[in-house]
Amino acid sequence: MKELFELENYIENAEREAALLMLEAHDIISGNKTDARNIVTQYDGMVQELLIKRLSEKIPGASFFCEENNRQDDLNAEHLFIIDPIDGTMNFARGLNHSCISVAYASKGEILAAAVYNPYMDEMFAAVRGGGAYLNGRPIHVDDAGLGSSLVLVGTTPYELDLQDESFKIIRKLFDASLDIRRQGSAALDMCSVAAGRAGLYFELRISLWDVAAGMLILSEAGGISMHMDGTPFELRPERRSIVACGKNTAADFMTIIR
Ligand code: LIP
Repeated sequence: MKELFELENYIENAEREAALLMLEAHDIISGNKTDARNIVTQYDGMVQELLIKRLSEKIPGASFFCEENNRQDDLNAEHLFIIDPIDGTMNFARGLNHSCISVAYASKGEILAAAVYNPYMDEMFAAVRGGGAYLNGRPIHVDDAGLGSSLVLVGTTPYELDLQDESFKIIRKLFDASLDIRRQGSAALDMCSVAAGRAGLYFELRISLWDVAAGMLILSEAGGISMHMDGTPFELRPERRSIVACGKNTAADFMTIIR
């Protein structure tokens, strides 16, 4: 456990160093990956390469599963880092100042350490398996009071146009069942907001593993669960799938309203 806490702290330091690239960004150039909504900037690549460099210095020969540059190694590797270098790239490119760096460390398919850093708020969400979840060093826990007294964070699955009708139908149901919804544009920060009790649930019909891997451990250590729409646990797999992140009572509310 001591080694995991030390590794988690090392990840935090690497994220803080890489975050300076975001804070000092200028002349941001956005390129389209699949369409006008799925963008990437030069800073996504710069942050990812700096993180790979620093993390490889810590664990030489480590494997990486990352959003950019098709760096997707074996998810069951003995030492694996799952990286979203800038989660909330659209926000970053438009100067909305709501993005983060997300890094999870996994071994043989189990996430063991995680850190999500929002440089605009100087908020570091972190967890080690079995060691609790923290925001800037203070313990955090989900607010599992149920949908009726919750803010709900949603993603709009902007890359999958064929899913929009289903996505917004579910979002409308969540709006009707909760206090209100928010679409903030960073899945990793949405996961951490649920872990910190700022919102009761985060839902998105399709999401990538790198968007939520770190948030999953932070949420779990804060007393929450990450599942798919059908209630099965969210596992480490490369395909984009649905995600529902919340406390156990709120999960029961979710399953009731979408039936
Ligand atoms: C984004 C997520 C967001 C989702 C977008 C995209 P990116 O991650 O954080 O919630 O709706 O489709 O996946 O692409 O900015 O790293």
